[in-house]
Amino acid sequence: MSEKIVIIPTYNEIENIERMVETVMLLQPSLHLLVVDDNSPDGTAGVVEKLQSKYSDRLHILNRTEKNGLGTAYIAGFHWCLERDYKYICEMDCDFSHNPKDLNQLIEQCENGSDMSIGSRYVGGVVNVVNWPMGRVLMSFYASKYVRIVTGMKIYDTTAGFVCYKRETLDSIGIDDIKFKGYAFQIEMKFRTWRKKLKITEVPIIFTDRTLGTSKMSTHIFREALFGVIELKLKSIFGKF
Ligand SMILES: Nc1nc2c(ncn2[C@@H]2O[C@H](COP(=O)(O)OP(=O)(O)O)[C@@H](O)[C@H]2O)c(=O)[nH]1
Ligand SMILES: [Mg+2]
Repeated sequence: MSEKIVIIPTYNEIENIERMVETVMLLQPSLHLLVVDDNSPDGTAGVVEKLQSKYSDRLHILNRTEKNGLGTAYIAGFHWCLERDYKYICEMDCDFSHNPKDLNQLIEQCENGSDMSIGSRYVGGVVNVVNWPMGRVLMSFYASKYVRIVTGMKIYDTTAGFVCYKRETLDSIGIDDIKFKGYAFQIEMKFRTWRKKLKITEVPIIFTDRTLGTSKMSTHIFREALFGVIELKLKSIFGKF
């Protein structure tokens, strides 16, 4: 049984999925991959299922019936992994914004004592983002700052979606109570880990915006994060965690 797995949520990633699977399979012979697909109309799941004959014991898929947001896809994926024996459980996007090679570093941090390691775009005030329009870079950078100020978390990239967790972390932070679906989900995962005083490490990475396929970011997801952060802080003040 392997100890390490990366979860990739997908919705209409037909342009990226095959190269992504092949890239992850080449990284470390012991690394497993779980794709959580929300019945993508473009047939993303079919490509994964075809590749399973080549990587039968390392490539897994969880098919959900409808698009229900990245947060719930991850929670389903976390449960799938926790029901098995994985010790290190990572999350990564399918669009190559995260360089799969950086997974090695994230896993290594957890092997060396971190409870959560984050692939961070903004560590030390440096902005490591390639290909985003300046407006989006500034929005994301200041959003991260806003979250840091409201929540008090000492984390630079609070909305990052490139993370490795020790299984004990996922076991202990109450993942089933999270209702958020977009960036707010990523923020709450960090907030819960931080509130438990677990060890969080940020690893600097370079984030490159997708060149193929389209973003699923929406104003709804943005609003959820904007107000969700305040909700999180209030809940924690009134002891609702
Ligand atoms: N299963 C699932 N995956 C999703 C959903 N929304 C986004 N994703 C995936 O989550 C990852 C990040 O989404 P992306 O559109 O790149 O967001 P952005 O980077 O914030 O623009 C990609 O792998 C998407 O395919 C969803 O509702 N369900
Ligand atoms: Mg993306």
